[in-house]
Amino acid sequence: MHKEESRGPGELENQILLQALIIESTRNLKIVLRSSKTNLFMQKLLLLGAEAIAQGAIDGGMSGVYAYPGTPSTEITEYVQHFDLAKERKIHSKWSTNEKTAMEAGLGMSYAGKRAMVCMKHVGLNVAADAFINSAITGANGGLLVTVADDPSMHSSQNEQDSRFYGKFAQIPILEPASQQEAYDMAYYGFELSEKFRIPILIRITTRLAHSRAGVQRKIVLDQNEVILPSNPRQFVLLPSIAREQYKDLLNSFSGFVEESENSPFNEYFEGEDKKLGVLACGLAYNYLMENYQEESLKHPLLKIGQYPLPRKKVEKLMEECDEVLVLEDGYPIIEELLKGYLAKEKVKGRLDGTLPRDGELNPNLIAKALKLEAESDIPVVDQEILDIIKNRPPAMCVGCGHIDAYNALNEALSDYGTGRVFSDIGCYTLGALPPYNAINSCVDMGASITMAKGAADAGLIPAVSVIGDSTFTHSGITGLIDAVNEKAPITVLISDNFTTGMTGGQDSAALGKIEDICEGVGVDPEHIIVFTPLAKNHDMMVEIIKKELAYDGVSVVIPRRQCVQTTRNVELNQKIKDLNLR
Ligand SMILES: Cc1ncc(C[n+]2csc(CCOP(=O)(O)OP(=O)(O)O)c2C)c(N)n1
Ligand code: SF4
Repeated sequence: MHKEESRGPGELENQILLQALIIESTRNLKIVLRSSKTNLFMQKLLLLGAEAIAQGAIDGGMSGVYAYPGTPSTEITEYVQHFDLAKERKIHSKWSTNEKTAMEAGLGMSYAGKRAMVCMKHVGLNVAADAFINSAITGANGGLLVTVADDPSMHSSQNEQDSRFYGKFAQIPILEPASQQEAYDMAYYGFELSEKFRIPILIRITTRLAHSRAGVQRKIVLDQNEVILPSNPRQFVLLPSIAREQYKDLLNSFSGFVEESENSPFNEYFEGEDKKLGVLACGLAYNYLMENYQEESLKHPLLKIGQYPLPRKKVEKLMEECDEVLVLEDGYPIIEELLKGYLAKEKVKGRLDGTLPRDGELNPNLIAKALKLEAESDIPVVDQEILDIIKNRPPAMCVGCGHIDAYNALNEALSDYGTGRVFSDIGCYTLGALPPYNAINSCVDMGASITMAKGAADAGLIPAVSVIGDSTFTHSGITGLIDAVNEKAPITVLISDNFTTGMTGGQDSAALGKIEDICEGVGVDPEHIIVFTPLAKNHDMMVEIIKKELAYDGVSVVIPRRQCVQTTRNVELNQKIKDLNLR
């Protein structure tokens, strides 16, 4: 028997893959082929899209991930935290206090020459925007990826903003995967792209991709970078005279970005004989499209987009050879608007002309309808039987949650003043907006509770109350508290402390053991910083305390403090709570 034939099919596949990887290695000098790791290179894993990004970044030589939790991005960092190779390689993966601190720390690691990734949910990019936009002007040293998970249809968010806008705003390249494999490949390749152009790269994913699983083929594990300072010592000094020059450099890089997109394997043109319609499908929308073509092939020309700025020549070809072009993008109609132009060319179809819904997530059925395909267009994505069981079940706080006892006390304490004066924030306690509590009147963005209460008190709504969680307080409540203290605003701030970031799954809270010190440090009178345990048996005592503080003409901080019941088995957290003597 010929030697080759004695191998199992898997081994042959591995051999082909190894050859491909060796070819690839000639393009990247940092690749090391260690024979002991060969099996690792060949590994195929079943990963969530979020995990695939983490794996791609680990294998691509990352030295640190910096993130603040937020659905649907949280699993990226959690994967790094638990992956053995990441521990072996000492990859930094501790949670940051907010997205801005994460972005800046990632930039710092890049400055020092190492590869870093920053992760957040889409609204987190609003928080990190100052650092993010300016990082396009400083540029990167070690490869820098900014992975942002968007949430079209707002499954667990306040809005459905499209982060591609931010990438365009910053004028940096964007990668948008259509599958878990591409998520892996893009994180892996993103570092190389970032270092080639010395620019941060935005990776944009959406909920469905982040939270669904598929097989992912790993590549060779690359070495991590050594510490190496930027060759230009002024690169990160954005004084106007320097920034002006660097901004010009950024503008001049654009043609290089386009050329890179033109040759990118993530932007592919598929010929099609029926040129009455051409399809341009971005990121995951490509996957939704192809779900409609499992039995028969797509007859229209198709341009699949996974890398921006758009590959101009390919887009021109599609526009020229097709009578009409249907644009599929899961998010805002960014490309559609671009192609339609100021003159709103009718030839371009999509969300703006009603061919697809103007808002919400896309799915294969909506795309089938847009293509006038009959198949399955009326079948809901989730089985009707399941929908019947789960409908009409609004989210609720867990039985035994300390926020519930705090709200019961707050509602009673406020009963003499009337409703409409409680400004809340984002966390499990936001569910206090729903019956039976009906306890809060706002939830806008992280940290807004304290500042909105202050603004309302400035307007004469006294007392005004803020309800904020411990993690949200350190994320972006502290600065608002300083404003309130500086003006001696008559507000009562309830910092409902459960020792964790409950809403996103119980991640570490940067506030642990620090809240009273922070409040005192920013100038809250220690006599008006009061801690109690929110339990039904303490109800009358809690009502009395809150009533007294509502009557105080200044800033008071009331801290209902009890561990989130979902974290009681977290051994590490329990030890920290014990060490800090928090209960
Ligand atoms: C800018 C931004 N980043 C992240 C999130 C995701 N998120 C929602 S609530 C929350 C924190 C909740 O923690 P905490 O304030 O301690 O309240 P808990 O849920 O524990 O009650 C986070 C991170 C978000 N909505 N907005
Ligand atoms: S997860 Fe924790 S904080 Fe959130 S509702 Fe449940 S017990 Fe409360």
